[in-house]
This record gives sequence, structure tokens and C-alpha cells, in this order.
Amino acid sequence: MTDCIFCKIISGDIPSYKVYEDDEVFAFLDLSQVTKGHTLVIPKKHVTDIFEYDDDLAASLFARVPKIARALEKAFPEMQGLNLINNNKELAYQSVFHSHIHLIPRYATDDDFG
Ligand code: DGP
Repeated sequence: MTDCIFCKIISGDIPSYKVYEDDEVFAFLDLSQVTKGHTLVIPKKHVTDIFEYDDDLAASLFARVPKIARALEKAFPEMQGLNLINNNKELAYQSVFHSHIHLIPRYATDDDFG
């Protein structure tokens, strides 16, 4: 989709700090860095939200998440936990309408943001 920020990140038209890439999935650091290493995992296929996933897309995307979680754990050894968050639709705080999963590392020193 031409006016989608995340499609432009996948194509390289918008720069990002890439964490992982294969034929179907792309992962990069979130601009906001809620905590150090905050990463977004996205399907390369443009889908708006989880309601548009078919079984194959769900399987390929979610299968990569543990691998990327382990890579974060290796990159940030002081990490002691990890939140997975997936917002779907505006009411649920989705702000970029290319489906994505937030991986938010948690540290003992975090402010308590819930
Ligand atoms: P959500 O609110 O769940 O739709 O999260 C969207 C996230 O996307 C938000 O945490 C900030 C991030 N984001 C938005 N624009 C960009 C961008 O251009 N680059 C990167 N790396 N992240 C972005």
C-alpha cells in the first residue's frame, strides 16, 4: 500500500533500525522506545489488523516472535521480562493501520507503566 508508513519501512523508503527480516516478516525498533529495545514485528503483506489475517499469515508471523524475543534477550541481557502487545482498531489504541506486534522488553529499573 503506497501511503502506509510501515510498507515504506519494509521497502526502505523510510529508514528504520532493522532487527529481523525474512521473506514474510520484518521487525524493527519502534520510534517511541517505550523501553530499550521496543520492537515491532510486522507481516510484509499489508493487512490492517488481526481481523484480516488468514491462518497462513498468522502462523508465519507468530512463529517468528519467539525467535525475535530470544534475539532481544541476547542483545539486552539485563532484560527480565517481555510484553507482547497487539492493538487492533482505533478504539484499542491502534495508530498505524498496518498490523504489528509490539515486543516491549522489561527491566528491573522500569517505571511502572502497567
Ligand atoms: P500502535 O499505537 O499499536 O498502532 O503502534 C504504532 C507504533 O508505531 C508506535 O509505537 C510508534 C511506531 N511508529 C510510528 N511511526 C513510526 C516510524 O516511522 N518509524 C518507527 N520505527 N516506528 C514508528
